[in-house]
Amino acid sequence: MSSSILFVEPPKDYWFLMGEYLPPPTILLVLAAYVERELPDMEVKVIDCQAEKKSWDYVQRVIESMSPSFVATSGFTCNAYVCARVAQMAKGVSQDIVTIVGGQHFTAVAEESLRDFPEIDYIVRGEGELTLVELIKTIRGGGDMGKVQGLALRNNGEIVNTPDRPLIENLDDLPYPAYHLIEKNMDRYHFALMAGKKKYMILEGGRGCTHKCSFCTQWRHWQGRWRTKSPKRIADEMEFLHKTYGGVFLWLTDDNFEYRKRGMGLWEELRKREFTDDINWFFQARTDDISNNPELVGKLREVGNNWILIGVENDSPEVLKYFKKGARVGDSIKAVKTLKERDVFAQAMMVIGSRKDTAESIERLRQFSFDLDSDLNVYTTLTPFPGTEVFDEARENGWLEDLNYANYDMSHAIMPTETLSRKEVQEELFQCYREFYGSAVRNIKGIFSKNEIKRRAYRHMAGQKVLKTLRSLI
Ligand code: B12
Ligand code: SF4
Repeated sequence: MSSSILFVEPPKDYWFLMGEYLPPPTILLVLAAYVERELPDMEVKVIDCQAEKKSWDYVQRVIESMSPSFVATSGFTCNAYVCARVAQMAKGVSQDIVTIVGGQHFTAVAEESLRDFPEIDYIVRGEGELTLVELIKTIRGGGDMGKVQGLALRNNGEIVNTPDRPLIENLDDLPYPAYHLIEKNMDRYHFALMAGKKKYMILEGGRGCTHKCSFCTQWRHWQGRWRTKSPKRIADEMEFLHKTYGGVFLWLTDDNFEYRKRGMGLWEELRKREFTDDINWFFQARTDDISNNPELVGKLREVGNNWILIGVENDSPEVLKYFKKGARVGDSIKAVKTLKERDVFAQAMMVIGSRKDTAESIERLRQFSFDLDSDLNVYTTLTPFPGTEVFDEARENGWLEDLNYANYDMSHAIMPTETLSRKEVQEELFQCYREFYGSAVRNIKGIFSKNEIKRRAYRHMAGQKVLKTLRSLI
């Protein structure tokens, strides 16, 4: 029986702090590719309202004209309502359309979401590919949905979670993301701050992490495991995106890079393909991974890795302990030095607003973050994403003052600390940006830096008026 599935990247706001950018809807492309391969008789369509500059009317029109059997979408916590609206729209067109959502947020609050959003039929919990395909096959075959692992669904008015699905053992078995389904948009994907006008694409090198940071959604979602594609497969995929679509700025989505396990292999593979600075790539890393592996950092720089985001988080050993970070303050200092010495742009993430934070401790963090001399700093508020230990603790203790998920974007203060009100935490965040981006000396040094990326980043950030935009959003 043939049928059709529509994947929707809806109109939504992006995270303005990183400046002006348009990412490809990678998550949907990863899922669409798997459905295409496993169910070749199925019509698979992806619409990207961001790239096509389309409004909600367009989503409605496409659903009406295509009349798909299934509508699927994905989003982070701050996109939860937007995802629900997609499902609502599909049901408004026809009650027969099966609506499916998934991802970290919906996995963490599956029961609550099915209760709050009656228009969502199924939530795929955890890894998506196999569950989605089995869900479609079971619906088409009229089978028992309760037997599909990894689902949350309604059964006679009850919300039921089927057993967890084991993870895919070999990520190399996955097809390449279905970029061909959005080929017409390819010229539009860009990340001005990081790569100017170069074509920007996203790919997955691995999934999950074996660390257990208390503010992080990733490790629970991926069952505390770290899996990687082989270095050859990652390099093949990078080469494919470059040769087929002209992607020259590639973002590796991996949660934890793990230099020792694959740095050398990736360097060898990319060197064979003559990757140089014509193609740049980026990822996020732990500070201890960088500080323990300076040689590998240098090697990967040779093959185009020119920007790394590191999770510095805080200058206080107690706070790092509370975050269960497992890295030390000294690792942050060494990591920035290691990156800068090897000509890798060092972007540092800082977190304010944990329970014991005071005006003084946040001021100390600010000073530390300036002294660190990283190339670019991003300050965030401790955000209790559902699925994290921080969320569980905050909910139990009644610290969640803002229950609007749209504000769970790491720029809004959601909780007070013991001594600071939520409003004061917000003001402290403004102060971080005021001091970092308001420093004439830093800006002038950045704008006239010898490093091309740094020059571009500072010119771009200056144009963005970060603090003003931040204020207007809160
Ligand atoms: C690339 C990225 C971005 C890119 C854009 C990505 C995009 N195309 O939209 C940019 C830079 C724009 C971005 C912005 C933000 N991001 Co971001 N981002 C990521 C990152 C690194 C990779 C996402 C990805 O493509 N993963 C690969 C896919 C395949 O994995 P996956 O999403 O888990 O999907 C699998 C399953 O979960 C499931 N699944 C997921 N969705 C669905 C849907 C259906 C229907 C089904 C069946 C299954 C399914 O199947 C998939 C395959 O198995 C993740 C971290 C990570 N490694 O995932 C953070 C992450 C998603 N981002 C996060 C956050 C907080 C944000 C921001 C708010 C701010 C920030 N700090 O970056 C903004 C919000 C932007 C916005 N308003 O939408 C958090 C989300 C936490 C949460 N619970 O909300 C994450 C997890 C990072 C983190 N640990 O803090 N991000
Ligand atoms: S924050 Fe990073 S290191 Fe910590 S658990 Fe999440 S992915 Fe792993």
